[in-house]
Amino acid sequence: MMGLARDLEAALDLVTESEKVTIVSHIDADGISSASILERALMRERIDAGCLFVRQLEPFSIRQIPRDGSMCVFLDLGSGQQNLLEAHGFSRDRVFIIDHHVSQPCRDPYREVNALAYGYRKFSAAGMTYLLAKEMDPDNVEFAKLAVVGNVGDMMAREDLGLTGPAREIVKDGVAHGSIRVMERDLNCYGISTRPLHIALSYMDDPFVPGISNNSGGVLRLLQRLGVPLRNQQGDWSVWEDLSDEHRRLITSAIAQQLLANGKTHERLLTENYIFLDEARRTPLRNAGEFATLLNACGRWAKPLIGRAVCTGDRGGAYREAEHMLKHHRTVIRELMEYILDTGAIELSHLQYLHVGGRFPDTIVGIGAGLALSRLKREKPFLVMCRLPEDTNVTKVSMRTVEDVVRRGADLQAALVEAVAGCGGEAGGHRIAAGAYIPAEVEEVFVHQVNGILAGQLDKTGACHR
Ligand SMILES: [Mn+2]
Repeated sequence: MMGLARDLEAALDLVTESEKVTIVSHIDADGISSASILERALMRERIDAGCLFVRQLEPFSIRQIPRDGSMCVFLDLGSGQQNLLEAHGFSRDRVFIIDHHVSQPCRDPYREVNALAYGYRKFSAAGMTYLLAKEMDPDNVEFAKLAVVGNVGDMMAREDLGLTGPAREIVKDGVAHGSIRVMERDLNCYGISTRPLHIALSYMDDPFVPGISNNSGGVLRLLQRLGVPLRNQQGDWSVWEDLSDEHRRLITSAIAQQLLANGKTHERLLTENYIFLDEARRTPLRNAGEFATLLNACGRWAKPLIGRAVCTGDRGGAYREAEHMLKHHRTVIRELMEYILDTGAIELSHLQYLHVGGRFPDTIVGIGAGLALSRLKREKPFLVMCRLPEDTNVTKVSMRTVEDVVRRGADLQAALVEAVAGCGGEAGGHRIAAGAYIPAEVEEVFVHQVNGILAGQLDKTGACHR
């Protein structure tokens, strides 16, 4: 803790003594919110700042960074690319890294604050950037909201059903500031501010609720039985956030009973949802999960600057464009899901897989895989491959599974890392979701290798075969 406070202070000196700062950040929700926090904090200090968003730090994108003597602050990336920075001649006194990905061993490391170095496994770049901003000016607590979006976007709340550790302290800042309301022990369901209630409930997949998940008829019968109206008094679709406490309680306990009746645990039924009180109701900016999706939609469709404009307060043209991106994002994901379900996955003993070729942008294939999994055999991890538009010799692999399978011993990240070791690819991620880049010619071998590794992981824990 002492270490972090001291390191943040040093970072503060470094950044605020600069005349000009170039922010280089990642295109996802965490990267966009991190960059927006830092940019706004620097504006307050009257420090000139520019933003560059990249999909990843590689030789091509690194050449886009202006070399004008400004201080380069890398957000949500950089720790793992220090040798690349060195190879491109970035001097150590003009670079600062704020990241939460594993650091690359480097002869002479660049200066960085990396959440992992302080033992924080669930603290995203936006969280760390927020701590730095707060160090600059206590008024920057107004950005607590953006820090929460970044953390939620990076799934930091998923495993523990709420933010923990230093991210939890940021939530408290937001509550004290009056911009965040925590809905404690709330239903673990996505789309609480914008999705029509019956749709939000039928999309629940963590936990998977028999008779409710993927079952719109079941949901409608449930709501009717409980007397919860599908539309509000204005005639609009009801949304979860706007229901009365009584209706929310009725639905939650009915779903808990449904799980119980099917012999399922209800330990993942409740979560914490974060509502942003200063945003309009029934918009995707109203809660952390949907806000993060909006930013991801902007980033994945190559418009990170639109996301950043929304983060810096634009509710006019940029916001309308962001809403449009979100709509488009959802449409393409739905098409991808339909394609996966129509085509069907090929089953091996311990996984199922599918190659979608070049039909869909690689930036959304992982998301589609996660969503499709709830409609496939959930007990088998799902591996999706796709071609990369910029390099047909490389295949991108996205893999997803569910909590139950992780609990039985599956670790997708470890499986992909082990499998690429033999074929010269790259892999990373988490136990529940991971990805890799592999040479296109080894696809078949690779899939079977991953299958074998998963078999070993699940056997070790004494799981039953099917
Ligand atoms: Mn991140």
